[in-house]
Amino acid sequence: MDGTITKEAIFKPENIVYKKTSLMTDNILSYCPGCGHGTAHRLIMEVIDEMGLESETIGIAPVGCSVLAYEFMNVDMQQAAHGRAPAHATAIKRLMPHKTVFAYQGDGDLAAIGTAETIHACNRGENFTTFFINNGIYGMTGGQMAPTTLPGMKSSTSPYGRDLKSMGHPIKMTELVAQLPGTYYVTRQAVHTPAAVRKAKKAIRKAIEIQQMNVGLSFVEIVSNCNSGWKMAPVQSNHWMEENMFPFYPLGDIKVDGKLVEK
Ligand SMILES: Cc1ncc(C[n+]2csc(CCOP(=O)(O)OP(=O)(O)O)c2C)c(N)n1
Ligand code: SF4
Ligand SMILES: [Mg+2]
Repeated sequence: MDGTITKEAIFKPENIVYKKTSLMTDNILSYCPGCGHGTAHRLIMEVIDEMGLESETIGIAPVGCSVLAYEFMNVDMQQAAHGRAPAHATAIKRLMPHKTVFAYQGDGDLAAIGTAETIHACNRGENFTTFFINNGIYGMTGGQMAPTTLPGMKSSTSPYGRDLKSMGHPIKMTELVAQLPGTYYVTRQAVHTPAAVRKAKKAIRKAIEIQQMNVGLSFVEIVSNCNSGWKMAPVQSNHWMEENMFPFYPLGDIKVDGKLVEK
């Protein structure tokens, strides 16, 4: 023994503490460094992998920064037109009820152009899962104001901050869909710290398990940063998110087992 640590010794099964899921491809993510989209992708794929649903899953990619989600998630994927992921998911799930179907949507996609599809799919109680990545802005197109932009928040189309009188109020889609009888599990999570990641992963798993119970739509919002659109460094954007986004979009379960959670 000369004390050299060999590759074989490092990769012994008992020494492996983390292994990337094979359901994330090796394609380099198109997201800005520090963006929450990549972590959200990974958690969804880890859950699908751990539940053994790899060949039974169909995801719907939206329009927005996650338009290329099909390049990164190694499961069957479809690409929807802007805002139409719930309509795609409805059709696919109805045609193939045994499949696990999820829509992955940003806030511009889900809460602006796709509001009607979102509300009606939730109200009908379609049996799929929605992952809603809310960064309060249109990230892909250059940081324009979204329906979810906070009061006073600066964006490229509200450079002096969102003025409620002329620009209206931000919409809390997750609280709104929780009111609808067709949703069974509705929760709001984040992915900016290890603790938040653990909670978000549990929520994602629960949402998929609920889909298997065939009891209605499961909806997981992930409040995320858009460091580029917010014009901040990644760490600064996470602090800003904690201080500004979370008070307006508080984390936690909103509806469990078909019943609103009392606060
Ligand atoms: C029909 C149509 N209208 C507008 C656009 C322009 N567009 C592309 S992405 C986007 C908003 C994306 O924002 P969001 O869904 O919040 O995703 P993010 O990039 O922030 O993750 C818009 C308006 C488009 N591609 N198609
Ligand atoms: S623009 Fe924003 S949402 Fe898009 S990849 Fe960059 S940080 Fe993420
Ligand atoms: Mg967005």
